[in-house]
Amino acid sequence: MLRIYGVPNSQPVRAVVWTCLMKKLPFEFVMTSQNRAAKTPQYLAEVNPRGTIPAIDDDTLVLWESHAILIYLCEKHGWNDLWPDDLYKRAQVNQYLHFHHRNTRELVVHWSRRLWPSVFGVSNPDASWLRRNTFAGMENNQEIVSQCLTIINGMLGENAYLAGDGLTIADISAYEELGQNQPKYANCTSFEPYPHIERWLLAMEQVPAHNVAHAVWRLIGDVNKVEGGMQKIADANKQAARQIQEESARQGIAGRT
Ligand SMILES: N[C@@H](CCC(=O)N[C@@H](CS)C(=O)NCC(=O)O)C(=O)O
Repeated sequence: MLRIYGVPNSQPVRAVVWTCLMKKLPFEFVMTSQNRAAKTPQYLAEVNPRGTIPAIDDDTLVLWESHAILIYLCEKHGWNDLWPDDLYKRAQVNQYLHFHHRNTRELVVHWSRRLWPSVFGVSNPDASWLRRNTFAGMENNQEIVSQCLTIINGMLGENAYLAGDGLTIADISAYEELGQNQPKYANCTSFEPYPHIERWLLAMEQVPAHNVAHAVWRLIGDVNKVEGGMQKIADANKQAARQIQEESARQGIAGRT
């Protein structure tokens, strides 16, 4: 059976988990924290030399990097709605996936810079604390994020989804960054200036398995006021992972009857 290594609090991990849940592909979720479990000599040697999550082990194929994993799963299982066969449509999905890494991914800096000071009870973190304890990001992060949101808003003004009129893995990957930061979840980015993004965020909530794949958002809540320190994050991850694993098991049983 497919194994997915990661924790629910990781954006690229959720992209893989959500895709499998929405497609009812059974998997084993192997809790792997990015700072410890993913840095053990065994994980580095046998799973991912970079020590990041997600990674998968699918019948001896070991793979890391969420976009490579998503494309592999789509191609293996023929999910050509999420990864279209049409050359032009596929090229547009691919265009977004490359853009994502140094653009949309920068939104995680907003989240990380609010979450970790709150978790560790640091009220006015200086630049060196932030460098040591949060996602590094790019020096001109703010500029990149606002340009990125303008571009995404423009794409969604032209089409219902990022790469055309149907949901693809481009949307799934983007949603993990944008959806998480919304005022009603982590509360660290306002999308008010971007009406097309706001419309799309609501549409994404209707995609199957949304709630179970994102249970961790409600369990952690507003990242500006996390109470309970690291224990709260660990418990939220464990509880969300349990829900994910139970749903996958339930779907596996349902799929076999
Ligand atoms: N480009 C990678 C990013 C993976 C990534 O940054 N994962 C984080 C968790 S959200 C991680 O493992 N960080 C640990 C590290 O960078 O050492 C992907 O899409 O899979």
